[in-house]
Amino acid sequence: MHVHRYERAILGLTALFLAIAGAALAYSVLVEHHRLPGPVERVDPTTVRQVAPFNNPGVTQTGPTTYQVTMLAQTWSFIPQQIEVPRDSTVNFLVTSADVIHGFIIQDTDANLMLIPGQVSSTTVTFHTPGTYLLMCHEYCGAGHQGMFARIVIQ
Ligand SMILES: [Cu+2]
Repeated sequence: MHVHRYERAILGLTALFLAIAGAALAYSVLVEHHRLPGPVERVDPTTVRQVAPFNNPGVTQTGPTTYQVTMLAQTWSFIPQQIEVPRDSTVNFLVTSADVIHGFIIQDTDANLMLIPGQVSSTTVTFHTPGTYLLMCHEYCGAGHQGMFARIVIQ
């Protein structure tokens, strides 16, 4: 079978780009340990307010510069409404919804989660720049959606 040289060139370039993308993905996962944020466990949304750790949402220091934030999303607020951590802190967010599907996005970071009732989601962010970061719901969740936000204060 005859393959035109331009077709061979395109096939070669395609294989090269696929190899580069595969190598970049492998490097990201195996060397940089990047993971997609996502579900980490299941919880009953009807009883989540009584079950640890969501019965006591807030900030817990887990190391010299690391923090765990347990957060509950509900129509139309996040609990807690504000958290404060020092600059250069690495914060692991453990979040779930107590009622309907909400969103979770933190301004000027790559934190972006879907909060699905019954599912606990997690993402980790390192905050280097002091200031107040807005955490917003980005999934329409009803009449009060536009007012559903929290603040992350980096000192
Ligand atoms: Cu919303």
